[in-house]
Amino acid sequence: MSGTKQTRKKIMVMGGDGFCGWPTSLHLSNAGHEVIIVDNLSRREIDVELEAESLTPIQPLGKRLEAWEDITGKTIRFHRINIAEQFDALLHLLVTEQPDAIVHFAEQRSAPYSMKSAAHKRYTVDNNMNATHNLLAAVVESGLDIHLVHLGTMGVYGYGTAGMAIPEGYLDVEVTTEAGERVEQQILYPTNPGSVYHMTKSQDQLLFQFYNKNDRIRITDLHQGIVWGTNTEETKLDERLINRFDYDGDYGTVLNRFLMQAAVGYPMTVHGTGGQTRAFIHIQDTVRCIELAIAHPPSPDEKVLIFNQMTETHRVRDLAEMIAGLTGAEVAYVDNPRNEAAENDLHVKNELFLSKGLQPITLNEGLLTEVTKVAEEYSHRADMDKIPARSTWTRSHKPGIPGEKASK
Ligand code: NAD
Ligand code: USQ
Repeated sequence: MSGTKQTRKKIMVMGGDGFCGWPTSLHLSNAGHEVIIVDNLSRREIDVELEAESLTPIQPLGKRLEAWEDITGKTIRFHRINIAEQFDALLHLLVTEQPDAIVHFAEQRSAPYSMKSAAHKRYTVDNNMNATHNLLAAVVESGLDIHLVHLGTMGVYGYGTAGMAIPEGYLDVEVTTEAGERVEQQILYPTNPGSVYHMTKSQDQLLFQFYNKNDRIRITDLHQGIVWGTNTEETKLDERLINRFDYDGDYGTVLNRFLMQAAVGYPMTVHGTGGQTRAFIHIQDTVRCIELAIAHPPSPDEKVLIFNQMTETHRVRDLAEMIAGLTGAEVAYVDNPRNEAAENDLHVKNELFLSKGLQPITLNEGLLTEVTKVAEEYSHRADMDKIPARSTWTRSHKPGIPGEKASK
C-alpha cells in the first residue's frame, strides 16, 4: 500500500515503458525506491506494425522521464536492452547496478497477437521464453541475491474451476503409491493455457520452479487477471505521464475496450455468447500489489511464492450489459475469433494479497465513468477500423466484426 513503511530498495523494472510497467515504475519511484527501467521499446514497434496506437497520447520514454523529474524531482534511469537477445548487456547491468529486486513485465502479452500467424507465434515464444530464461540465468551468473517478481497470468490455470476456488499456484493432491498407501503432495496447479501467449506463461512457471530449486533464487510469480483502467495516482499528475490505453482488436482488453467502444459510439463487441468469466484488477491495484510483493519477498529456502493478483470476477456479457445500462451503448454479439469455452464459471482465491493489506478497488460507477471520460477526451484519436478482433485462433474461427456474424 502507498503507506507501507519499507526500506528504500533499488528496483529494476523490465518492460517499464508498458501499460503496467510505466505506472508501476512511477509508483515505486514515488514510494522512495530507486527505479531503473529496462525496455527494448518493442511494444511501440508493434504499434507501428499494427498501425494502431494507444488511444491516449503517450509520450516518448525520454519525455516521460523528464516530466517525472520536473514534477517530483525524482530520477528514473532507462536502459534500452532486449533482454531476450542481449544477455551480456543484461548481465553487465545487473552486476553494475546490483538491484535488490527485479520486476519482470518484459514479455509479449497479447493473446490475439500471439495467434495471428506462425511468425507471431514464434516471436512470442522466442521473446517470452528467452526473456525469462535470460533473466534467471543472469541472476545466477551475477551471484547476487535478487528477488525476482514476475507478472504471470490467471490464464495459466485455464478458466475452469473443477468445482473449487482456484488456489494460489499450488494444488494439494493425494496419490496412491504402489503399496496402496495414500500420500499427500503439493503440485503446481495443472496448466491449461488458451493461447500461445498463455502457454509461454505456463512455461515460465517451470523455469521458475527449476531455478528456485537449483539456485535458490527468490521468486514471486503474480498470476494477474485482466487489468482495467488507465490512470493511477502518479500518471494523473501531468498529461505527459499519461498511461497507454489499448483499444485495438489485438491489445485492447475486454473491459477497457467496452468502455472505449461505449465512449466512441461503437457497438460493444461481445464474443460469442459472452459467457466467459474472467478475473479483473484495476491498474491502481496492480501497482499496489507489486509494491506489496516487493515488500514481502520469500526467504531463500522458500519455494516460488505465487499470488493470484485479481480482485473480482465477471462474466463478459454482464459487463457489456452493465455498461449498456450506464451509457445507453449498443451491445453486438459477434463471432468469437477465439477457441474458448462458450461459458465458464470462475472462482479464485486471492487471500495472500488481502493478508498483506490490499484493500481491493472493485468495479464501481465512478471508476467506470473515469475511464469512459478518458476515452471520450481522446476519441478523436480512435481508428474504428482497428476495433474488431480479427486474429482468429484457427482457420475455421471468424473475426468478431459487428454486423458480420457468420454463425448463429
Ligand atoms: P505491454 O506490452 O504494455 O508492456 C510490456 C513491455 O515490455 C513493453 O514496454 C515492451 O516494449 C517490453 N518488452 C517486451 N519484450 C521485451 C524484451 N525482450 N526486452 C525488453 N523489453 C521488452 O504489456 P502490459 O500490459 O504492461 O503487461 C505487462 C506484463 O503483465 C506482461 O508480462 C503480461 O503478460 C502481464 N499481464 C498483463 C495483463 C493486462 O491486462 N495488461 C494482465 C495479466 C498479466
Ligand atoms: N472478449 C470479448 N470481446 C472483446 C474482447 C474480448 O468478448 O472485444 C472476450 C474474449 O473472447 C475473452 C475475454 O473477453 O473471453 C478476455 O479477453 P481479453 O482480451 O480481455 O483478455 P486475455 O486475452 O485473456 O488477455 C489479457 C491480457 C493478458 C493477460 C490476461 C489475464 O492481454 O496479458 O495475461 O488478460 S487473464 O485473462 O486472467 O488470463
